[in-house]
Amino acid sequence: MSSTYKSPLPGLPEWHRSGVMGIVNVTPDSFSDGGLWLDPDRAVAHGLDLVRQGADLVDVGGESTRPGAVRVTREEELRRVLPVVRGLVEGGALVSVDTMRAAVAEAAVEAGARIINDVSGGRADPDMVGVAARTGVPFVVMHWRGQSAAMDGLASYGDVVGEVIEEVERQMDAVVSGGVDPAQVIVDPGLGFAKTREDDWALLARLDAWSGLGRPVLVAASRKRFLGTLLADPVTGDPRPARARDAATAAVSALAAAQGAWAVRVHEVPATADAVRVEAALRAARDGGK
Ligand code: PMM
Repeated sequence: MSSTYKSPLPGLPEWHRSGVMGIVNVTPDSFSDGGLWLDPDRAVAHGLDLVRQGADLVDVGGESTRPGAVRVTREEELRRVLPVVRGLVEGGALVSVDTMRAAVAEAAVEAGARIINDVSGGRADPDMVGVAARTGVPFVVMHWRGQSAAMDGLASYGDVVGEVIEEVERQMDAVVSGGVDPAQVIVDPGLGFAKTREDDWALLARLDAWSGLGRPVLVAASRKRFLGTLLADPVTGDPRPARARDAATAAVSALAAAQGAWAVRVHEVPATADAVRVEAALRAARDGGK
């Protein structure tokens, strides 16, 4: 799977290691950073900080997908996302837009975004695949079984790794039939989306199994519930608060990188930027010693 480090995505830089995607959630209600970056100037400044800290790209989202989240209107999502995309592009950042709406994706690409990150992989909005095809930018096909309000009830698998890969492969075929260049598809196991904690661990343990798809793999474990449960308070049993999950997130970043992840998507960049560099140095030492 190590060949996936080389970005095979036309028009994007090659990092020769896992890339670091920093997160800017322009939302009042995301589970770990809701409300922090609602002001566009603060959001842009934060995104540019993430780049200075070592992010290779910045993912801008205007709608929370936390379990149980209620959808925002298209107008509100555009109002949140567009000024931040524009500001980050002006500041020289490579920007992806995290949206399930075709109109938001299209406007964001017009504003300079270079990747469409759709957690539904084109399933939530019937116009999304057409926009991805027309704009020609890389398109993230994440494993998704339904909207956040209902997704916890959809976490039922026999062989989670095999089924998730198979469902993503089916969705890849659908987006390619809709005109998306297969060379522009990025895949993502969708940790926490219609997944139990055990499912998340099983998927992380077997990232190597994705190599059969021949596409770059994006891994977004940052601060997610399975880490909160792992690190629960030994006395009260309460999950570790989201913002105290960053060391564990960086550990996951290194381990995902070691399994060939193309990029890792994180809220807190410095530790993960170091982690992927450690992994790349180890790999170079190992490969050089052969
Ligand atoms: N998870 C979240 C949001 N966007 N995008 C991709 N590609 N993969 C993910 O797993 C993913 C995502 C939810 O986390 P957040 O609310 O902290 O951004």
